[in-house]
Amino acid sequence: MTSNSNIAPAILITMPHSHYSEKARWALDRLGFPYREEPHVPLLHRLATTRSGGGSVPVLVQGSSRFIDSTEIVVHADAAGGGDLLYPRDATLRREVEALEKRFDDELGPHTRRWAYAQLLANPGLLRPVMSRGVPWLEARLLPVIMPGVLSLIRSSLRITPESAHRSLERVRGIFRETGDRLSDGRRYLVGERFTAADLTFAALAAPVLFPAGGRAAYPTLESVPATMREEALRLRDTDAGRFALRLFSQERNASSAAQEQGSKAC
Ligand SMILES: N[C@@H](CCC(=O)N[C@@H](CS)C(=O)NCC(=O)O)C(=O)O
Repeated sequence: MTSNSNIAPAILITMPHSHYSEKARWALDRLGFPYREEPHVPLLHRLATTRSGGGSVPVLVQGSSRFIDSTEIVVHADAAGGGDLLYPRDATLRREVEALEKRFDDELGPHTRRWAYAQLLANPGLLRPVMSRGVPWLEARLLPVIMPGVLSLIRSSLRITPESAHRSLERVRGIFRETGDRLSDGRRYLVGERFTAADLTFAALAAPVLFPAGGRAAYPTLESVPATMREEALRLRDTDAGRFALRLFSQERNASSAAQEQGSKAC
């Protein structure tokens, strides 16, 4: 692995509760990529992201380069660290990792988000502290004022209705079943013998329905959310895929690739 010490510190634009931001943050943390996080409240995040040529969070700004999607950020961090860290060098394995990452990005992330918001939109008192954790002082002060607009924008842009939320929960359960089937041969990781971007993406994007300890995205506590949400989260935790994601948060969220490589060389 090449040293990251000569890479200019980058800025990661996020929202505190965004699971795609957690995906990027997890990769940067794991690879020892130097960055400073700049969290924003919803809506006002657009002032920062559009200035950088993006729209959604996360966006990584490094010198004159912009990475405007979580996968672009993970790929960039892996390459900057010398490669073969979160994406295997072996072409067949890499394709498998990329296909799973895309499936989780396109399916799991949107459906965990829609279902979670559907449970929480009626509780602005739970969402406000979560959405304002670590943001600039002025944005935290403005959030209560813009909160009704934020909530109605989330509801309309994600097309949240009781029916769509139910369909999203079914899709989440389906992806959990598929992931559990993949793990049923006793493998420890989704692809190959090592932790990859596929594992990281599954765990980060499943987080809104699992409330894992160890993650760095801001969520309400499981105890504080409505009972129906808590009960479903407990059911999903108690599946093979749920246990797998929780294990990744407890064993891999704070692990560093560099330390692991040195450890394995020392053996
Ligand atoms: N494909 C994007 C999806 C990111 C995404 O959906 N971000 C959400 C937050 S979790 C967002 O920024 N939504 C508000 C917006 O689009 O302005 C990625 O992987 O980075």
